[in-house]
Amino acid sequence: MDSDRSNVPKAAEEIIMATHASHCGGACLLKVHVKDGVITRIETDDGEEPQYRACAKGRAFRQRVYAPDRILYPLKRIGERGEGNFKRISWDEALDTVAGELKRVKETYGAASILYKKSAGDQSRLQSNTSHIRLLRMMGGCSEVWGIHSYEGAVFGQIATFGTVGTGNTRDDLLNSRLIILWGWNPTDTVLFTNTAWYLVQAKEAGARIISIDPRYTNTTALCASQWIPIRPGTDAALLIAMTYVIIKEKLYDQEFLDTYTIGFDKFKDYVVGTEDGVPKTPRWAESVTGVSAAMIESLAREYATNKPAALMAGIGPGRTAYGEQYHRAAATLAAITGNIGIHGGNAAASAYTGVGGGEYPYLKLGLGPPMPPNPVESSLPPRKNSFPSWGGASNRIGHINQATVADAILRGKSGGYPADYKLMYIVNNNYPNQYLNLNKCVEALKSKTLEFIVVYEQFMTSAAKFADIVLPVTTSLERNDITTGPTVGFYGFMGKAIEPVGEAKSHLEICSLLAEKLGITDFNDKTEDEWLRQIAAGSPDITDYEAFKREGGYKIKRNKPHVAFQKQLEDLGNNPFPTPSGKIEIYCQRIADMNDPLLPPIPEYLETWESPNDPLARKYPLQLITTHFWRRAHSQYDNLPWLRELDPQRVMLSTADAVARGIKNGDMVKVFNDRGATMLPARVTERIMPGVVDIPQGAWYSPDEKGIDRAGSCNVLTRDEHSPGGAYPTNTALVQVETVRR
Ligand SMILES: Nc1nc2c(c(=O)[nH]1)N[C@H]1C(S)=C(S)[C@@H](COP(=O)(O)OP(=O)(O)OC[C@H]3O[C@@H](n4cnc5c(=O)[nH]c(N)nc54)[C@H](O)[C@@H]3O)O[C@H]1N2
Ligand SMILES: Nc1nc2c(c(=O)[nH]1)N[C@H]1C(S)=C(S)[C@@H](COP(=O)(O)OP(=O)(O)OC[C@H]3O[C@@H](n4cnc5c(=O)[nH]c(N)nc54)[C@H](O)[C@@H]3O)O[C@H]1N2
Ligand SMILES: [Mo]
Repeated sequence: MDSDRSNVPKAAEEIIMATHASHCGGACLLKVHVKDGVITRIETDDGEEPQYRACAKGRAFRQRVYAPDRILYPLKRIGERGEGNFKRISWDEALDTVAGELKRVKETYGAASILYKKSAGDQSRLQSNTSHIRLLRMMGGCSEVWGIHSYEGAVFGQIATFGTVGTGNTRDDLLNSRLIILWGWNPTDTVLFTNTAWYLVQAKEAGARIISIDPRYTNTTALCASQWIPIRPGTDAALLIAMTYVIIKEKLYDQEFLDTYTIGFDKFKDYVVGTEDGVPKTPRWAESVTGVSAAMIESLAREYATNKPAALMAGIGPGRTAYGEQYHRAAATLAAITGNIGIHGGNAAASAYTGVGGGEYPYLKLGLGPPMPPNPVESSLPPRKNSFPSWGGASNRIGHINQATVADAILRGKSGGYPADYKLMYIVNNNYPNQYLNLNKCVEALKSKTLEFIVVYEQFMTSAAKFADIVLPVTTSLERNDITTGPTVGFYGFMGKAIEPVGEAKSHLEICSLLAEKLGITDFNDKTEDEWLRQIAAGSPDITDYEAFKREGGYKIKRNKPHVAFQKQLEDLGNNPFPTPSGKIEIYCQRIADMNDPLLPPIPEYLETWESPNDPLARKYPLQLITTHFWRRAHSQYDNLPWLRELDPQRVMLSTADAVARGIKNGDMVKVFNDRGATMLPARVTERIMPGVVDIPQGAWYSPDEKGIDRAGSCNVLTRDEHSPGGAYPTNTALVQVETVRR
């Protein structure tokens, strides 16, 4: 085929370098072939190592750009909300309507009635969310939502324990580990920074032993682990605490490390051995909670404590459970007790996702785009309950509705204790309600008369777009220029524009500039896209030649050795204290004690989740539901692409034992249900998930039938809209039942 192509005149086809960065956490190079203004095919990095090779999603981006359901024009709803009936209108009419509604709602009800709902559908630096935040704040402010869906439990745990979210070593440091524990971590599918699985495989080849602790036998387990330890969802803190028990009893802990770098071990020890509550947290105690045998817990504890350096890679999935903060705190404490922090091949075990590369993280080095004025609505409110004064530049004064309770806030407003009654919803980069707990309640909120106006910025007729009064068509990343970063070992990606916008789509910067004019804001934007991008790139000392950066589609940082979080603290604590009030790793956290919430103990403790197998509700709904991230989607994105759909169908993963007990065979259509909702999808009967647990990959596009039963396998009709006391978003805590569907 290659030789055939060589006959084609080269001048006819151009190759534009771009970066794929769409809500999977990766940043991969794309070589976009363009002929006569049309993308003909997409290749990826085949240059020098490490290569930033795109996965199936990036390679299928052409189908995304030209998808038949791409929104090409501004749309106005003509049917009921949710029905999906719209008519085409002009940009002028659309923007007049949106500007008019923003003004009307602000004047009638106050700026707090404007509910800004964003996410990170697109992970670019300039276009993603900045223009909207700037616009809404400049026009008087809006209500914002707090809580990172992904890892708010990890954020809480990290700030409490280490005072920072920069707790991760760069991925290349895995090559220095003797033992790696994949704790609820499946980066073969979730990427979690380009090349993570590649480094894991190299670590295995270099002799590291790899253990996976997960209710599922994941693809990463299959690829590189030599042992799989299945565990009941939501019980990880119990396993970690029982491991500590063994380490204490057998005196395998690092006393010198504890004395020098930590505070509060004694209080934690009292809890572990049972002095505090009369319950020693023995392996036998944890066996009945976790389903992991006492003998296995003992050998795991010994192995972790005696094979230094060991990297306990604390995935964020186990943290997305009720009281998920405890798991993150317990994992970090275990790393501290064994002295695995601040050394090559170790890991602070605080979160396998956040802050990889710490201060070296390229994202923090880039310059700034359009400035963000303060939000007058949020900054006038008192700080949020159970929050730390600040972290990573964010503030506990921004966002007074948690991600888990947006629907409740809309439905109940001030009478439900929320700061305002919400009248206008402004949705960007976000598939609300599809991605939200208790989806049927989210739908009720979107349909309610309380919300007088909904505007959605979208590329496709998503679950969110169907509820909009006005949908504004936006460009994909191949129709605009931008910059992104990938923190694996250090990468800046230039997201090159390959083609002109499809249909009448516009970029966020363009749309917000036009809206600003209509709102009479004259100083909204004084720069072109290119001027902003140059300013952003100029902030980084690494990007010295902007033109080359743009031409090559990115810049790979050359690093002599891996970055290790807290190495400086280990070398010279006197001059480099941990950024906590005590200057040490806080196993006991006074700031948590001051929150005075029994569900947030100042030392890590195991707290039983709601909807656990011991809940009386388990008689009706005996199976624990987890909702994992699917390799062929980025959340709900890419689910509409036939190339990707045919790779792997949407199915519920069910153990052979649970299937046999219900007369379910592999491939049968089943109904998964509880009191909150029901969804129908085919069963995948397998030994790769432990009995008692079922998994529905999250992100399928909600498609209710006339009885309100979802037909797409959209898991959030089953999840519960309650957040953990420290903010964790519990996507993996819900009880369900499964039954066959007679056809
Ligand atoms: N049950 C369950 N629910 C979950 C999770 C789970 O594990 N289980 N995971 C949670 C997590 S961690 C996350 S991060 C969230 C993700 O939640 P979302 O961010 O809402 O998920 P996406 O599917 O990425 O939706 C982003 C939307 O942005 C659109 N988009 C893409 N690019 C652009 C752009 O440039 N401009 C605009 N305006 N729109 C764009 C896409 O078409 C898509 O519809 O889901 C959460 N929900
Ligand atoms: N392909 C793809 N990649 C993605 C995304 C995507 O949607 N698609 N989303 C991106 C985003 S925004 C995020 S936040 C991350 C999410 O990344 P993760 O949260 O790491 O991904 P998950 O698959 O939800 O969960 C990881 C593992 O945790 C296990 N698990 C679930 N509950 C428990 C538990 O209670 N205990 C234990 N021990 N294990 C448990 C699951 O079986 C799964 O194998 O992925 C990012 N990368
Ligand atoms: Mo996420």
